[in-house]
Amino acid sequence: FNTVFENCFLITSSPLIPSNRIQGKLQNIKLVKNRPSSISNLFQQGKLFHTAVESLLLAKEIAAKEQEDDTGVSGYVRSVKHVIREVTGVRALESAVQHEALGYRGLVDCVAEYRGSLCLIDWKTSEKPKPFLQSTFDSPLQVVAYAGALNHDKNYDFQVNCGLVVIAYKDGSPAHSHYMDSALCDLYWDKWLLRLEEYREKEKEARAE
Ligand SMILES: [Ca+2]
Repeated sequence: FNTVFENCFLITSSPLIPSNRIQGKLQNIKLVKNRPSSISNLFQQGKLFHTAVESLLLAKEIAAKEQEDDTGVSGYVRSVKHVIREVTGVRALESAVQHEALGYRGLVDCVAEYRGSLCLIDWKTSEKPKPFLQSTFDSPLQVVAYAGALNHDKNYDFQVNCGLVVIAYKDGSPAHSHYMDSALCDLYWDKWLLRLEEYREKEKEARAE
């Protein structure tokens, strides 16, 4: 249930969510990071992979090459290269978004054009194949949550109505990219609103007990 909320934090301005809950959530994430090294390595790899992808997108080929050699994420990077070739016109990278009315915020991986359509892009690493959008669990919810936040965030002077979930593989096999057109995004947006409501209800119940 909470997968999306590990990436999307409810913000303190929301009257329903007391700030100590938010703090608790952030601390939980830190706790996970302090677990045995295999898990923190996974986190580290994910982070390095994101950095390598950014470098590629920013055409810092030299930096990307160094990262490939040094960090053991070369498989992931090789995996997404064919997708990156089709990504142009980058508008945002690792950029904070906030939906004030709905009370949540998050960090967007990338907003760029994919095959000519402006998309909110989320890069994911995986060791198992995820050939269908349905096999990416809550990723589509996360994408529309971020897109909705960006569209309501005064810091952005553009709107994004499509999404792309890219699944990169450790062994370097070609990444799966799952395009979400605006109709599909609308569908998931409704699901996201339901999820938010469920979450608020749970919070309310927890406080009533
Ligand atoms: Ca990501």
